[in-house]
Amino acid sequence: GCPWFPCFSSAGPSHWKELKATCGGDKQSPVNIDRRRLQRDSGLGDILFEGYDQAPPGTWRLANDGHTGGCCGRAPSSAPAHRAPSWYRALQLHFHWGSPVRNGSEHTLDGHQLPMELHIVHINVKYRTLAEAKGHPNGLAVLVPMSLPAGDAVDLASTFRLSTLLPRTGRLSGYYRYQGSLTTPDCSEVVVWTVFEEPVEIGREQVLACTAPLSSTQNPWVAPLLDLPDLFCIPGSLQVVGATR
Ligand code: SG7
Ligand code: ZN
Repeated sequence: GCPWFPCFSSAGPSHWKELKATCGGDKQSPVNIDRRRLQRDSGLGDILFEGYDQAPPGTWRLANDGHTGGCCGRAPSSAPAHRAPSWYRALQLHFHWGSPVRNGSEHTLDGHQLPMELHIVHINVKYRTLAEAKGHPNGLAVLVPMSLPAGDAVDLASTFRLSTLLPRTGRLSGYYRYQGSLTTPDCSEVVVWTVFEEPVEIGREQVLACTAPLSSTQNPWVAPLLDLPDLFCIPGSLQVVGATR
């Protein structure tokens, strides 16, 4: 299981409200993005990134997160950044996926699931702890690239940079924005979601490495990254100033 998250085993999302009342709220994520019914928001602009091109001082750690069937990723600790109020700092990333024969993205686009979904979870730098951030509707921000299998692989070695997981063409100005929640208990409705319009490509091998049952040391993607320190905070920040189409 996931060492830093109590894994909820049997009951699926529709039963989570029995465990946590917040999971029955009306701003719950994930959602279907119906592209015929989007509203353009001219107040939304480019997202400004800082530090996503640098390798963080340390190595990411991936582990099987028992309840999503995904890996959780954690970056090494670093001194807290000092930024203007509306900045969000990357805390961790993780993936959601299905099985070799079933797509597993959480958000759906026009009703369709994609193979995998990457979440880069950020905390509003105004707040010092996750607990504090969870008291505010803009406390957390999650960036979401969906993935399409293709010929290219994502390498999470020690030189790993977050930008390698963002849409390759650098067209980060097209995204969908909504106010939602964490997708797992306690389902706090404190997340500003940004779903990039452009999917990122991921190698079929990587999809298989994830969707095949994870046996930690045999999984080629995870094994080299095990046994590393558990803490994190990437020295990358992003300023959410908007969304677009
Ligand atoms: C996974 O999804 C973990 C959680 C994450 C949760 O269970 O990655 O990570 C930690 C540190 O608990 O919760 C606050 C947070 O990041 C929900 O994240 S998600 O909404 O992006 N799927
Ligand atoms: Zn997630």
